[in-house]
Amino acid sequence: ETSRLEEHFDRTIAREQRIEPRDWMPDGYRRTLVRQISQHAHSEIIGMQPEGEWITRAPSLRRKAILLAKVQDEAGHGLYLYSAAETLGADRDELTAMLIDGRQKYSSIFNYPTLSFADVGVIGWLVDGAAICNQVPLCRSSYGPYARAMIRICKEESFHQRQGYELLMTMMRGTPEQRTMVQDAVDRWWWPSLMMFGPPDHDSPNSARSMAWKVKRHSNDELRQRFVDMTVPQAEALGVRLPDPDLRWNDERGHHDFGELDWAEFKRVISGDGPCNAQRIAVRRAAHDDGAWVREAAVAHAAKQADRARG
Ligand code: FAQ
Repeated sequence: ETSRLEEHFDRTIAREQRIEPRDWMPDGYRRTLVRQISQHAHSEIIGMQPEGEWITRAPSLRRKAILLAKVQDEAGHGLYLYSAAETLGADRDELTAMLIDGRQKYSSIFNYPTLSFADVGVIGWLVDGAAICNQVPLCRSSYGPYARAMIRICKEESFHQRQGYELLMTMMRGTPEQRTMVQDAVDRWWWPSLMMFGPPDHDSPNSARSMAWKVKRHSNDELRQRFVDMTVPQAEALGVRLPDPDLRWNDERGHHDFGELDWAEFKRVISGDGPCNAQRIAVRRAAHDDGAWVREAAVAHAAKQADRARG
């Protein structure tokens, strides 16, 4: 019986058709999706913090409205993704508990501080740029609810990327101090942005399985290279320097060569020891505790409604 189901599952993947919530799937496929989707959801929710800190300090009403909309979009992305994880049988309370007590990860990038308003622009340009590069192929992921959620998320991320680039263009046309702020932000965010794509392929334990299942469509290094190639001309147009002395076009490969990432730093940050890990989790935990009364009220209300319905 299992082998017949497994054959059907394999055939569905081979034909580029989608696996849907009610379909049979191997336990490993379900586990890897819950892992990736929930960590992606956590990233969106924790990702609200670095930029959210600047909402009250935005330099104009227009910038404030844009930033507020962007951070709200991130909350929405987190919610779609938690819903996608629930279609696999995951429990949202449990996922939140796993985030707060460190059993599940979220993207390394959100453990760095935002030191000036230029960081808001650079997050839009580089972090959302990297997110788009990684997520556009996920629109063709084999699991239906995840792939469909990605379509809308990618559209919104494109707006986020544009607002970042436009903010930086404006600052680069401003004073020398503003240009210095932008360059400083680029210097701090460039390498962490490249780390968003994950460990190098030879050190990526989940990649082979995820690619065979078509959960992931490209390897970590392929997407990192694509991002570098896409970003270099944008940096030139902006008039900023990317902080890598080894970055140069390689005619033979038809790609840019770039320097080695600091993988020791990457490992430190994903194991909880980055500059802002403790703060990010403390803020998330406090928000969860502050919301306890809302969850209790919702449960009490649902019980009352159920009572009434019973007559
Ligand atoms: N940070 O074997 P692999 C956003 C973990 S965008 C932390 O290569 P995999 C938008 C990995 O989970 C950011 N951990 O794993 C936004 C695994 O650990 P585990 C979120 C990382 O899954 C913008 C271990 O290392 N995007 O939020 C990182 O095949 C601006 C071994 O790695 C997504 O999540 C990392 N950078 O490939 C919001 C996209 N890299 O789980 C606000 C979906 C790796 O075994 C503002 N996810 N790890 O304990 C993916 O595409 C994949 O999961 C990868 C990792 C590519 C991230």
